[in-house]
This record gives sequence, C-alpha cells and structure tokens, in this order.
Amino acid sequence: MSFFKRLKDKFTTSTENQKTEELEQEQQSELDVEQSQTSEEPQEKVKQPKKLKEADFDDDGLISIEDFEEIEAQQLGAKFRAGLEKSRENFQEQLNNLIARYRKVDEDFFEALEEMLITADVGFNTVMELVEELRNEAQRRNISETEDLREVIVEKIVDIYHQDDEHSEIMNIENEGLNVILMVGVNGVGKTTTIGKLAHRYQAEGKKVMLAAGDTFRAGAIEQLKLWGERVGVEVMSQKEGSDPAAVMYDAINAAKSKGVDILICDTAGRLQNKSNLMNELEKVKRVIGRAVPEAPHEVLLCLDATTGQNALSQAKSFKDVTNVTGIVLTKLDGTAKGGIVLAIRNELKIPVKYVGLGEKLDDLQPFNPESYVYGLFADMIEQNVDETEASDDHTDNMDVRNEGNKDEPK
Ligand SMILES: Nc1nc2c(ncn2[C@@H]2O[C@H](COP(=O)(O)OP(=O)(O)O)[C@@H](O)[C@H]2O)c(=O)[nH]1
Ligand SMILES: [Mg+2]
Repeated sequence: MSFFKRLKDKFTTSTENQKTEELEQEQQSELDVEQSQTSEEPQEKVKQPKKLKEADFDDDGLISIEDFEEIEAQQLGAKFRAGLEKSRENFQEQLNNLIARYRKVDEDFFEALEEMLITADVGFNTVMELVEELRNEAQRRNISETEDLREVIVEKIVDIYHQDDEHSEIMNIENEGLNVILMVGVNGVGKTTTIGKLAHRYQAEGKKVMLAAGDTFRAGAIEQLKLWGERVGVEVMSQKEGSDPAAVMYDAINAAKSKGVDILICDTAGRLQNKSNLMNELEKVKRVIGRAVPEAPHEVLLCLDATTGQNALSQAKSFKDVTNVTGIVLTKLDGTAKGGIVLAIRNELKIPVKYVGLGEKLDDLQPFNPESYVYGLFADMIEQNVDETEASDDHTDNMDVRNEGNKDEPK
C-alpha cells in the first residue's frame, strides 16, 4: 500500500461514513441554494470522526479494540487537520506552485524546495539533510518528474523525524506512586494553559492530578492556575505571591503524597532575562522535588510558542543549558503558517516534542506523532492524490476488461 493511501486510511473518516456525510452535505447545500442564491464558493467539507453504530459494539456491549483505535486515529487526524490549517494552506500551495513551475527534477527544483522549507521554519540543517535524502532517493528510483516526488517528500519528512529512535514521544509516567512534571519556559508561551489541558487529559485517563502554583513571580499567575484547577476540577496548592517557589513545591509534594495523588504538575515563573537567576531557581526547585520523590521530576517539559519561529529554538538552547529538559510542548501551532518549526526543534535540539498545542480549548493539547503531523500538513493533497490514483487504476482496470474482450480479434 502506498504511504499516502496508508495515511488517508488511518486518519480520514471511513468511506462509508464519508458517503453519508457527502449525502447530508449535498442535501444541505441544496437547502442552502434554495435559501440563498448568493453564496458562490462551495463550503469546505468538514470531516467528522466516525460515529459509533450499533454494529460496532460486541455482544457484551463493549466496543472492539480495533474500532476504538480506528476512531481514536480519526479523531487525532481531525484535530491535526484543524490545528494545522494555516500551515497546510501554506505548505500545499507552495509545494503545488513548485511542482507546477519546475516540472523536471533538477538542481533548480531542489534549490527552490530548500528555500521553501527554510522559509517555513524547518531549520537550515534539517532542510539540507532532507533535501539531500530526496536527491538520493530521486536518483535511486529514477524519478524525473517533480509530480512523482510528492509522496517521497512527505515520506522523507516522517523518516527524518524518526531516524533517531532513542527520542520517545511517550511520557515517562509510572503507574505506581507520585509522578512529578515540571513545566518551564519563558512568559506567555502557554505553560499555565498547557498545565490545565494536561491535567484534563490525565484526569480523563482516571489519574488523580494536583497542580502546584510555582510561578510566584508574575502578578496574577497564581489566580490563573487556580482558575484552571476549578475548570478541570483538580486541587491547586499555592502560597502567596512572591514566596519561594521551592517552598511551594515542597508543600505541594507533601500534600500530594498524603492525598495519594498520581500526578503533580508544577508551574514555574518564566523569566529568562537573567539566566543565572533562573538557573539557581530551577536548580533549587528540582533539588527539592528530587529529594522528596526519588527519580522526580519525571518530566521537565519546556513550553515553546510555535509562532515565535527561530526564536523558540534559541530559547530552547538557553533552557537546555540550565536544566535537563526531557520533552518539548510546542504550543500555538494553530496560530502559525510555519509549522516546519516542529522538525527544526526535533532535529537541532535532539529533544522530543511530546505534545503540541492546536488551539485554546481543553482538548486541543495532543500527543505529538510525526504521521499525524504530516497528515495535518498535507491532508488535502494526500486525499486528492489517493483519489486520483484510485480513479486512474479503475480506468486501467476498465481498459483491461475491454482489451480482454478484444483479445481474439486480429491485431
Ligand atoms: N491558539 C493557541 N493559544 C494558546 C495555546 N496555548 C496557549 N495559548 C494562549 O497563550 C496565552 C498565554 O498562555 P499562558 O498559559 O498564560 O502562558 P504562560 O505565561 O507561559 O503561562 C493565552 O492566551 C493562551 O490562551 C495554543 O495551543 N493555541
Ligand atoms: Mg503562566
């Protein structure tokens, strides 16, 4: 099965469902036309994940694992598709333009592709590596038309992400005992929001979650975390503004231990102007956490704002210098057309992206995975490509049938 077909099958709404949707959509658009003759542009089809039907449930009334996984993948596909809309418009349009402009695979095409990817924040070194791989692959497979490179380009993006397998997207969370997650990053990148979303996620998984208001520096930060706690329904441990964050953590850990909490998520202040101050503070916080719970913090997550582009990379380098970051949360990916920053971060920092922020709603924080990411970046192109291939295969099949009918005729 081709790579595009596999992605389409995995992340797009099942054909059966799509057909009923198309029918509904047609009926709706007929209604729309009746109601107003003015709308000229066709509405973009919004795909919804598969809806459960009675047949999806086993005799015991439980949904099968296969169906569950299928629905989960489709929901993930829909989330990435929606969150990466801006980037997708940009990536698809640029790639289509390039392929139309340079029909033949040659050095000019590769140079233009390099430029396009660098402009999309993919990062210089990553682009060089990616395009070199493409050159080799084109040569190896004797691809001469740029049109035939589409799929290879998308596949290589996933490959380049996967190449170093020691970097896992999976969170280091134990089933037994207290787990501590420390959230770090500069002001405004989305730490507190991400903590709220993470708490919501873990709570939905049945974990007991508690939050610690370790940003005692910024006015209003404690209140903001408390609000998230109320919204999600988890307890927030805090002290007054200006108190020592390490003391907040100490108290929070003791409370978490005595209340049988599974996951304690700690907010921190985000000032980077004075690196040695930040280092001292983070070191102290980590020391307190580590002394109270062996192996803690289990994760130190660095929040980066995707809309800040290359600036996010330099922030990450500074934080990497002062603390042992175990994973990245890349927020506001929905707010940028330059979604390539994911690749730059992964490749240049060698830190895995564990979550991406795809919007401001509670369920807009999603675990990162390179396949759902490229699906989000190229969904329309992937679907169109698969549909065209299938249509031309059907056409060839029909030709075969016709030829077979003619096979006794003299040539
Ligand atoms: N669109 C969008 N906005 C986000 C996302 N994550 C955070 N934000 C917004 O970013 C702003 C700053 O977030 P906040 O959590 O206060 O950042 P902090 O200073 O690092 O704690 C808020 O307005 C959030 O709603 C995201 O994934 N997408
Ligand atoms: Mg905050």
